[in-house]
Amino acid sequence: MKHIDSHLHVRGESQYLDDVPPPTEMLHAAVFGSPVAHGNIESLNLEKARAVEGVVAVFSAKDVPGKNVFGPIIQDEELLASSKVNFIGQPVALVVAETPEIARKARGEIEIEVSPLPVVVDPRKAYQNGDFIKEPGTTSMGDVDAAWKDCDHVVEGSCEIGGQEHVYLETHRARALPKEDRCLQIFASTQSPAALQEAAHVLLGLAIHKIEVDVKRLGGGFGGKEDQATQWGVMAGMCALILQKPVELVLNRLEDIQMSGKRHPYSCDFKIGLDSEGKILAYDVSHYQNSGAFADLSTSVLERTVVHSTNGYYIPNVRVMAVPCRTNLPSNTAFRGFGGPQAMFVIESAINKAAEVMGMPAHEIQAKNLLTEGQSFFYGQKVKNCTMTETWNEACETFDFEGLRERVESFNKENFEHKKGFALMPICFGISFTTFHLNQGNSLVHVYQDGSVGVTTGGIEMGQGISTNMASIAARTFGISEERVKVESTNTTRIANMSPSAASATTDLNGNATILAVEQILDGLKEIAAVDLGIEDKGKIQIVDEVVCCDGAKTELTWKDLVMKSYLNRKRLSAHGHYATPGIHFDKATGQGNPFAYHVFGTCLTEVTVDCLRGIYTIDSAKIVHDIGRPINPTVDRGQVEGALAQGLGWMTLEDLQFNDEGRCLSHALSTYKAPDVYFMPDDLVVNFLENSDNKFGPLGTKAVGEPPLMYGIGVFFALRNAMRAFSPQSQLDFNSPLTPERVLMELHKDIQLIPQSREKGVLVES
Ligand code: MTE
Ligand code: QUE
Ligand code: MOS
Repeated sequence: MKHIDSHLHVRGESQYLDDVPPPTEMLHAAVFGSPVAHGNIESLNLEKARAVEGVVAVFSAKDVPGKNVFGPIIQDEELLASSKVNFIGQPVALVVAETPEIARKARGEIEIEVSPLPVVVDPRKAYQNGDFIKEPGTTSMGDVDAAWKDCDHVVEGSCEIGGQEHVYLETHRARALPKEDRCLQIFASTQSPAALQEAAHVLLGLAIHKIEVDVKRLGGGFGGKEDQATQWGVMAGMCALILQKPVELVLNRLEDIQMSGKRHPYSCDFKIGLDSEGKILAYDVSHYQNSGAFADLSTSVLERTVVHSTNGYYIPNVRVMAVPCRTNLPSNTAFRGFGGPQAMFVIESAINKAAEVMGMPAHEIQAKNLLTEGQSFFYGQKVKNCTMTETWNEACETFDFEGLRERVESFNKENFEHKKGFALMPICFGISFTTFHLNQGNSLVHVYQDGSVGVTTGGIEMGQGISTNMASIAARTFGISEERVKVESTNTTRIANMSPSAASATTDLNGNATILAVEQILDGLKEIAAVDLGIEDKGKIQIVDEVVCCDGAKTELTWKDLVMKSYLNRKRLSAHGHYATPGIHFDKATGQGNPFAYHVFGTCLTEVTVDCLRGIYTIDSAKIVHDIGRPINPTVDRGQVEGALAQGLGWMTLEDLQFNDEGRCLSHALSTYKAPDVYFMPDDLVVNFLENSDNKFGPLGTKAVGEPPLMYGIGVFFALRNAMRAFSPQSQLDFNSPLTPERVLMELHKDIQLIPQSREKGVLVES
């Protein structure tokens, strides 16, 4: 089956929010953001903006009709800042005008006075000031302090890990329409319609059932619209409610990058202890998360960092300290991997540093410590259905790892300025929200008289293919063609209390719910078929390729006829399914439990070539063995693996998010922030799915695929490092990402001061 929307996408006919014709008299809102990163608002003068021709209204905090507070976990944010601002771009006022141009022009007339407070952008500094979102927490297994003395090698180090801008093609936006009886209909580009509803309920003082949120599809979310789409939707809703006119709010790229949160930068310390054979005996790590100004999802992200600290390795003594540090940057938020990537980068750094000190190849240490069945993760969960070693071995064999090593070695002997490097990157990623109640999904299935089917689920289509998967699951469970199934927009009046489409769990949760709904309808259909065909046991009946079968033999009864007969006999042709992941629990206080339904495993082999005189490099190949269970749609799944890899590679190499000491984003446009493009991707890209895999928690045996492959991208950092060390074995290379070509050059030639300015500061000039 093809992607369900491909015929529309390629013709440009798919409707994103921007493609839906505007309702008459629609107004346009623009957001006025704080010009400084930290301070008290002394005065706010909106009069000049109100006087601009074409301006309909200008709103500030005192116009928020309900309680001016929101936040998904800790409610510490205001929709519009009332007295204090905590980052540059924090919304302070809203201008509503006849056109977006007028709204932005009038915004320039707003006058604000802020008495400045000290600005903190560094998480370690925030930590020293005692400014956390939540108290530092420690999770451990075994006795790390006692274990060091048994180690032959103990290696310490630190990492500075960069953030990442989501670069979804469609920026944040929402359109709100007033409806009778103080109701609102909001079309929003959000991964979490229920979060928008809930926030609007508090901020606008409306019962949740008065707010309908509808989402057809997003032009990408990647976690950036999981929670941070909420405020823009509520703002559009607030303007529409007060003015009783449709209002649209669209952030342009500059506003979007400056006002919204990104992947969290982390600053980390590690200490790793090994025996002489390369067995890891102890690992101690501290994660200082740069959370930004408000709580947002930071504590959940950090929780996932903690539980991914040992990636796919078994380590008997582990201690993880983690603290979300408050800084004067936009609140950082969910981004594909959700804290997992940072954790995995640190353990790989520790292993690589140990390898360098011990004079043992990193891949030997990796291979000796891979997780195996029956061991326990340090957070208490047993390792089950573990394919870590399988994917590793298969990658080594299929991709001829030995051959590659020899090839790279001889290349490096023969070449002076060009060096090759490689790395193996294993991944182990837990599937389920660590927040218990989010692990549920809903589906509403209708069968119409003509045999066509409509499916609504709580899943948001953001390009990842959820609609294709839902259509496939419904069609296969009914035994009919996918062409008969239409997947409807995601709408809060059809599905209530939906979890965000996130944590890679959307297909699992909503697919399983869809199966439950379909089975209810099938039950009635089979009853009618049994009567019609004179079969006593309806359990013998199956629908295969739209034909009713008895004991596997085709009958004369077709799907279409059966549906019509069922309708005439007043059988249920609509059903709602609800699914809750069984067997999971997690105690956030102790950090122990069984948080994940299962884990996804895989291994990536990366090869690079570095021009060590110029710093530039190419990624020659990335070859992956990925455990996907039974793929529902291999093409869609492959797309997810490749897309996630691209984002992981970009995060590690090109995407250099820069803020200055005043908290201003310097890389605030696509001219100063470089995302990977198709030419950056390895020419030789292989994605193999592990054969004969299954998963009883996934619908039709599939495994979640959205996020895990992003972490294959981490391999490129260590492959580059490997090449750099071939050129300059004595260099003390650091573990700071991204490893841009510029940084490769500066790292390799640290002794020579090629660039006169400070290495730490201001490579970018504000434009
Ligand atoms: N793929 C596309 N094309 N666009 C996206 O926005 N988001 C990613 C991933 N793949 C995303 C994507 C993220 S962050 C997650 S959590 C999952 O998709 C969410 O969808 P799933 O649960 O259906 O995998
Ligand atoms: C992975 C995730 C999420 C998560 C936990 C994970 C996630 C998410 C939340 C979350 C937690 C509490 C809330 C809330 C959301 O937790 O995406 O609204 O109140 O949103 O392990 O991806
Ligand atoms: Mo994805 S970061 O869980 O939206």
